[in-house]
Amino acid sequence: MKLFRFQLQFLIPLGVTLIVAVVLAFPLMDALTQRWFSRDLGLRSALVASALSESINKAVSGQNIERLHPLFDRTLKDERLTALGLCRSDGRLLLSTPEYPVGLSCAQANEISHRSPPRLVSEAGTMHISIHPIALDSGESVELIQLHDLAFVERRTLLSRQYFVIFVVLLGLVIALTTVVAAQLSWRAWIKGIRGILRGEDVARAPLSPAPPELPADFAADIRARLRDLEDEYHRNHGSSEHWSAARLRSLLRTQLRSDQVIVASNREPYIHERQNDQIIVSQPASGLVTAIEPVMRACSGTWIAHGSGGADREMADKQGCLALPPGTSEYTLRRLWLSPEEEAGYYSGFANGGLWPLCHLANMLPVFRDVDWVHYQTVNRRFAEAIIAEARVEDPVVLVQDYHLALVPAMVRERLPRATIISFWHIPWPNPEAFLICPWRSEILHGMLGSTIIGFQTRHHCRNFIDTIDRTLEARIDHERSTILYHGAESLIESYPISIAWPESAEQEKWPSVIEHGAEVRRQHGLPESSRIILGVDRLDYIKGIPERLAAFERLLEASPEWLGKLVFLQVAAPSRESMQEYQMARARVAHCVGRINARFGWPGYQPVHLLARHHDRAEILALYRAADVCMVSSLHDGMNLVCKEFIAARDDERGVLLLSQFAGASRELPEALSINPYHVEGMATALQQALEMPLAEQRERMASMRMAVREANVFRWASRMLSDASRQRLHERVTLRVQRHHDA
Ligand code: ADQ
Repeated sequence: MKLFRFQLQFLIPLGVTLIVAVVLAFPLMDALTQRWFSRDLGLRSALVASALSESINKAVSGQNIERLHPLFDRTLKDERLTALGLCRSDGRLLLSTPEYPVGLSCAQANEISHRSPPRLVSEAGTMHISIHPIALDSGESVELIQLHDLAFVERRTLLSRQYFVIFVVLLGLVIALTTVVAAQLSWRAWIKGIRGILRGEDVARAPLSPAPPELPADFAADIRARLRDLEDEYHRNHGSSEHWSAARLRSLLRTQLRSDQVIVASNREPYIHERQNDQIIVSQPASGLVTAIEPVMRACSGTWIAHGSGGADREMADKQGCLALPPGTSEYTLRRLWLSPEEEAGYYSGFANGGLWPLCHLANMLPVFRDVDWVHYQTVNRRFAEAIIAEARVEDPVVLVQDYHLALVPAMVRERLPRATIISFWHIPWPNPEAFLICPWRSEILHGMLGSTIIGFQTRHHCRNFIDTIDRTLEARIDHERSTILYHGAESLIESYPISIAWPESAEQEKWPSVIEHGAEVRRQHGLPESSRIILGVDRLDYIKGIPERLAAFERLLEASPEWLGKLVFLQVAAPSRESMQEYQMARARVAHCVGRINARFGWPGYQPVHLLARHHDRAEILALYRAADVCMVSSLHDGMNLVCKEFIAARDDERGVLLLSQFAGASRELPEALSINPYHVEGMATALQQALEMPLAEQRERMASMRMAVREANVFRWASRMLSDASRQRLHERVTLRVQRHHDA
């Protein structure tokens, strides 16, 4: 229909132009034909005059004019010559044939013959008059008048008009037909090209293939770039209208990755078994990675390979280090890997957390790289890779490699399982190329990561940093439009997948005590008056989380607005983390020092402004804290995503509470309704705290409702489903390519 309308838009002006051309051409054509025929008649009459001159001379000189009658009659046999007349030089008509118009005198004929065109219109029709003098022997002359019938000229003019119209109509039809066919063909080619891009066919094409031939390369590039932007925007802001749940992810796995085996590898295990007195207790570590991956694993029913770091871990696993989880059910299998204390120190505390962690976070902590740590890092990565290979029951499992601890694993697995789909997810930021070049083993790390089919980051910004780093470090072909890297003949897709949390099921929410009950419980536990306002911080005790910075802002608030004293409390939950490392011991001491200083400055018996809860909390305790808080403060100096802010939002089904969120946390891109803070600006944060504490309920509700909608939609199942869908597309492409190749070989 659209094409038809487009064609009409072209055909109507074409028709109008042709009609105007015809109308303008007619007078021109008429004038031209008239002139041609006039000249033709002029020549004919000159010929006739010359042929008759001898006879006329004799007849007039011999006074025997009657002799001319038969001659004139013969001459009139020419059908176009209608009449002849002979005039003396004094203007007397000597002789005329019967058709000569009555009343046409010699003088009149003379006068008409000098007109242009020399035409006489009479009852007998339109006639062309020409006069030729004929010299006589006597020295005098007579004039021969010839009247040619012009009816044939009119007939010819009409005929040539008709031919001209037929010609123009035919020409118009040919032009219209050619254009319509050409438009149809190019329209179809464009539609095909654009559809191909929309269907993502070009993602499944040969690596770094050019634009579809039917589309100009820069136009195709524009469309792809725009689509990528839109996709990013869509994923960031809206997500699917249908709620992503474990069940929906399971059904996606059943349909798109049917019979595919899913293996996850991460350093951190989802459950830790520890011995306390005579009992073995199980707990979930304070880790964003575990918070996100565990619900996905429960939906996938695969195998999770992780370092068994708990004191009673071996007792709870079989000989291969395997056990069914979650405790009491068997939704997936955990395979624990055992590391020696030296390996753990070198790989985990040394290279990963002493080198890569500060390298990737801009938090004023210098990375330290040591050879011995690098050796352990390689060894442990090899152990993880071997465990993955041993677990693989098929030649092309889906392997999800988590985070910076296992950067070398993808290439190691790829060597032995070339057909595996390997998805690496980097949970922390990727720095700019200059920062990454500090790493002495940068090429090895990048080579390891590029063994992946897909490399996922939290934000598009991290993807761009990674691509720029590759550009500066390795010989690889980068396709910026498609965000892919071709390295050693294999292609990796670099994509952003903002991680999230599992949105609480309604059945679970129904079991929650009310917000008032939670508030009362938390206040009772910490000995706070009922009317006290609570600011909450929940973090692993890590220097990137900006805990001293936020405490400094709280201190500034108490200084500037002493009316809050006695009424406002800061509850800082800080799970011990990486305690064997000096940097973390210092971070802990710094936090404790800040807390001591504030409490000494502003506290009094019965009132302690800051409560530092430096221990691991279970999920129920954290939930109660989120629901009791008036303000939740996330002030990371740099953070890949940060799940605490999303957990706080999910906990607030009363749509109250204010979130203060660092502009340097990946989550800030998804949650513009939070109060944005710069953790390096003490007064700015103090002002934001004041604003949060004074925020009217209606505004709190408006902001919270909008954030809840965003997190509910963009939950962790959607995060996983996007990665797995991309993987399944890639697998489909590889299978088709393989089949085509086999066919060719055959
Ligand atoms: P983390 O820095 O570990 O992870 P973060 O996103 O801050 O992660 O989440 C921390 C998790 O630990 C939350 O689920 C929180 O509830 C829990 N937690 C914090 N303190 C706790 C305590 N005392 N007791 C029990 N649980 C506690 C990395 C990156 C992040 C990224 C995640 C996920 O650094 O930027 O968001 O991975 O990709």
